[in-house]
Amino acid sequence: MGTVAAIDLGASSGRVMIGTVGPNTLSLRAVARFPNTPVRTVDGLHWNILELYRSATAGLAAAFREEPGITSIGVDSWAVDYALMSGQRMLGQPFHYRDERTAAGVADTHAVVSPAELYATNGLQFLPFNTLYQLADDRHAGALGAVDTMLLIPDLFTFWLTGVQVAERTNASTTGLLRVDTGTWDDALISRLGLPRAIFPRLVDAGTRVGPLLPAVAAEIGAPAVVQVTAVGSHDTASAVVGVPMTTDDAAYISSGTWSLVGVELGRPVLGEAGRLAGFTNEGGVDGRIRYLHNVMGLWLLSESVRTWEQGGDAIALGTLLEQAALAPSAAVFDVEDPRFLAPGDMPARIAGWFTERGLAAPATRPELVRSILESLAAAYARTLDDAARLSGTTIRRVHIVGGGSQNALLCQLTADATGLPVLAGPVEATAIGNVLVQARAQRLVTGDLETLRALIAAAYPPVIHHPRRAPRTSERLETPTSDPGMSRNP
Ligand code: ADP
Ligand code: LRH
Repeated sequence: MGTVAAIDLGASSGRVMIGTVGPNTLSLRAVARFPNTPVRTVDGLHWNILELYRSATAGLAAAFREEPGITSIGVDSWAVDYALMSGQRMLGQPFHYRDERTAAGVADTHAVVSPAELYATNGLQFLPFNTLYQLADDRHAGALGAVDTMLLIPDLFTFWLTGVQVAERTNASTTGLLRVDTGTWDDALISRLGLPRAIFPRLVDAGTRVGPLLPAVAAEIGAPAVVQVTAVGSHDTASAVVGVPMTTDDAAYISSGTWSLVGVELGRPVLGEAGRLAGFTNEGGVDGRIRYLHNVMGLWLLSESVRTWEQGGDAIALGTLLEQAALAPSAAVFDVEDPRFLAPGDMPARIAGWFTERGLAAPATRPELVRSILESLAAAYARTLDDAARLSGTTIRRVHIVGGGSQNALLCQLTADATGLPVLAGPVEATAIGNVLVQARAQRLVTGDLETLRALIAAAYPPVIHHPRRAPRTSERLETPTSDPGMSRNP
């Protein structure tokens, strides 16, 4: 048995967690939680990356005070965003993927390579902020001149901790510049897009020991100098999917936080036009798995509504809003995928606009709006899971929800109702769990494939089951996992 530390940076908050792992043991505890609040400057929306690093290293210092025996550290974060480096120096502040600067980058890129051709080689869902479009904008702005390396956010933290520059493969798969068939940088595409090949670092797989802490960092956080930084599934969704306690092969997942990542795990990519048109991505998973999923707008719709109300000086706690929404009548449903919801701003007004433009009555009260958001998300999940099953040729009989949104019992129940399938909620900290377990395996604290790791999670964090209140939508969906060991039943 041994201990490792995970830095997990989500779009809304970060945390440092200590994980204790052995062949039959898994437990995590948080030593630091901190908000992730972006900053708008005259040139656009940025991550407050230095504040995040300060909070993360303060968290590590707390972790080593509590647990001096930690042997490894791993970092994961949201995908696609990056820092531009010149030697050891970061040039400017990393942009936030919700910054609206990328429209020109999309047009520039698609003028050279069509979306269909891109999909055939990178397998990625089109999202206007994918790294390749952001880099096209940087190129357009003349911002790449002094750059010798591009580091994705977790790789930047790994560099600051170790002095070693690498690109961890799961997160590199979200750039649009990695070939989905070989998992290597797409030299031909990079060249056609006029990007400098040299800025893309050496690729490493999750589980690789990247290097020991820099002596100055070790001293600052009170860690022994031998502590290793280990590459984990550094795309938070890759770690989250490792952390889904799937114990059968008929399970789908929803990683539910700021985004809802809805899909299935596959052994190989599915690259047909149908998948591209349905917005499915083939992201690289840990152990060479494919995360075949679709980005659904997610709880951003709710958190940005709450932020709008707070800014108006009229805050209501999330828990109260959800209680009120649970008592509200069934609400009208809107298209959560509408791109108008992507950028920060007045979310309740934008949702109301979606309805009024169609001559429909918008939700009149806050509880109704919250209910409408949750019912709309559940409808989108059901649609997406149907697509995932159809496009990948898999059968889905149960749906796991992990992440912060797994605590939203109303959303879980509405998802069970919309899909006609049992929803297995939790763990909340699946991402940190996936991060910890990949490090633990690299440290030989535990052995085995992802199924072995997931059995450990299912035993340590038994999901809460939400049964559908309506009849299953198709006859193949009659099975419920009530006989699974170690799972508690939701009343
Ligand atoms: P991210 O990693 O994108 O920052 P998280 O997985 O931390 O996201 O999930 C954040 C979301 O979880 C919040 O936007 C909120 O809607 C939801 N959430 C957090 N705590 C609770 C709670 N106690 N009850 C219901 N929902 C919650
Ligand atoms: C979730 C996430 C998601 C990406 C988005 C940018 O945090 O990493 O998988 O698509 O952020």
